[in-house]
Amino acid sequence: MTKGRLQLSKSIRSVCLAVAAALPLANAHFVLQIPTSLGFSDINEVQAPCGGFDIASRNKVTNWPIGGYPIGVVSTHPNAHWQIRAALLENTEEFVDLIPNIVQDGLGNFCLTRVPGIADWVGKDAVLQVVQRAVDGELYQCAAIKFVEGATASVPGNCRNGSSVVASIDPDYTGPATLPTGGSAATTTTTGAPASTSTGSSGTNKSVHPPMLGLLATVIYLFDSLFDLSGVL
Ligand SMILES: *[C@@H]1O[C@H](CO)[C@@H](O)[C@H](O)[C@H]1NC(C)=O
Ligand SMILES: *[C@@H]1O[C@H](CO)[C@@H](O)[C@H](O)[C@H]1NC(C)=O
Ligand SMILES: [Cu+2]
Repeated sequence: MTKGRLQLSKSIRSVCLAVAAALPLANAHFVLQIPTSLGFSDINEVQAPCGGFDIASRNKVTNWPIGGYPIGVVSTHPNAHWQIRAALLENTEEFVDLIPNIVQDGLGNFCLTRVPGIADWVGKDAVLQVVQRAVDGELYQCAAIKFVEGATASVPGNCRNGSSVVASIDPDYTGPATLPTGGSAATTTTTGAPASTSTGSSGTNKSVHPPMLGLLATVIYLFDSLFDLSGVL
């Protein structure tokens, strides 16, 4: 096989991988890709605390160094608000913020490179919960994790920001002043199902999902992926 053909088949394979990766997004609200989630269900994603999946399931447990681990999502909603939290499996009523809430604009990949763990919880079974608040109200994805000693984990190549993604700390965040980078600072906790003001976006019409948004996000995601891969090949 000539070098040119090899390159071509590699490119085709990359395109196929990108398409396969994007398929679940056709209707998705958001998908937690890193770490491995408990599962994704488009219909049940509105259900607290874990988008319809059993919070106690431990099929794939991610070891989470205290120094930090990446979180990668793909979002089909612009103007998203994120909560990144964890709870001990023995007390899933009490989620603790790992970082301040985040406001994010732009569609597609979104990657936080270093979300710190909680030192006091090292070795205990825990659950990561990612909550997105956007046009459809609150959406939930979880992952089985265990905090471990250690420095920041490396960030996989598919944990990236889409070209249009802009994010920053929510200026209205009223959580712990100091981040729980290892101590017991995070005393501001909320319940598993934040029955906050936005539940059902009271007043506004629930589940106003712009019909083309999922498709648009898929296209943007594919475009971004191909761009990225073409630099690698
Ligand atoms: C993505 O953007 C956020 C917010 O600007 C930033 O904190 C993060 O490090 C970025 N991720 C990558 C992989 O560069
Ligand atoms: C909700 O729907 C009703 C009826 O379709 C409409 O009159 C109202 O303006 C909508 N409210 C919002 C906030 O979109
Ligand atoms: Cu949605």
